[in-house]
Amino acid sequence: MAEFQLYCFAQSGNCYRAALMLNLIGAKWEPIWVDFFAGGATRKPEYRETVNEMGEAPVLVDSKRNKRLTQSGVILTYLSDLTGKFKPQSEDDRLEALRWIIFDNQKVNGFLGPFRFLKIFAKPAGDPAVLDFLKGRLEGNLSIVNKRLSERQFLVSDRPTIADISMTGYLFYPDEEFGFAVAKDYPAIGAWLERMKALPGWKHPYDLMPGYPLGTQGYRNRS
Ligand SMILES: N[C@@H](CCC(=O)N[C@@H](CS)C(=O)NCC(=O)O)C(=O)O
Repeated sequence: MAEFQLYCFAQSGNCYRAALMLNLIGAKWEPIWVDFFAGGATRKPEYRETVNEMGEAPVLVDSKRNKRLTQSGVILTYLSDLTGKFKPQSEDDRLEALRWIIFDNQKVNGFLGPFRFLKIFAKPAGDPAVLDFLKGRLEGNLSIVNKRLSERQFLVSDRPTIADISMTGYLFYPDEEFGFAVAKDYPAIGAWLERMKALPGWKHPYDLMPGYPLGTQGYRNRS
């Protein structure tokens, strides 16, 4: 059995943060596919009783150390503490990383995920007024991240940390899924995404987690 199991699915940017971290640190891990869309797995009492009481993915199982962790920010912190990789180096940097992880969870990918869900997955599609509200908030919040990244190479310092891995969340998914081009509209984010992409072990979410195309347990570029 691999050292880590990750409950995840390909369309989830929240899961991608944890999957990407596992790959970037070179961990031995295997996915456990969560049937989020057709099966409504995270809403089932059995999932909440045995996998995650919060009814969410991702969930990381560390089978070697007998641990089960949820919340991508917690998972990233745990894995960086365990391996020393992507770990903020000083106490100030640790707090700074936490600050950006919370901003990301609440205001960046925390809006981008529901925006994309309402736009391309929800049936019926989301109310246009709700989509407009989320888009407006996203424009403001992505601009904040863009400004930050125009002043430095990575969110916290000159090297990537867990804050950067968290912020990638939904940002590598195709532009068509959002109806706007993040990398083009926010050039400093675009340049930073290229730096993240160049890290050894980087993979696109559809190549890293099962569930692509939707309704299958497959991967985009894997047989
Ligand atoms: N802050 C959480 C968000 C996790 C999350 O919302 N995951 C979605 C899948 S993308 C989920 O499981 N949603 C189920 C629900 O909210 O009912 C994290 O970063 O892990």
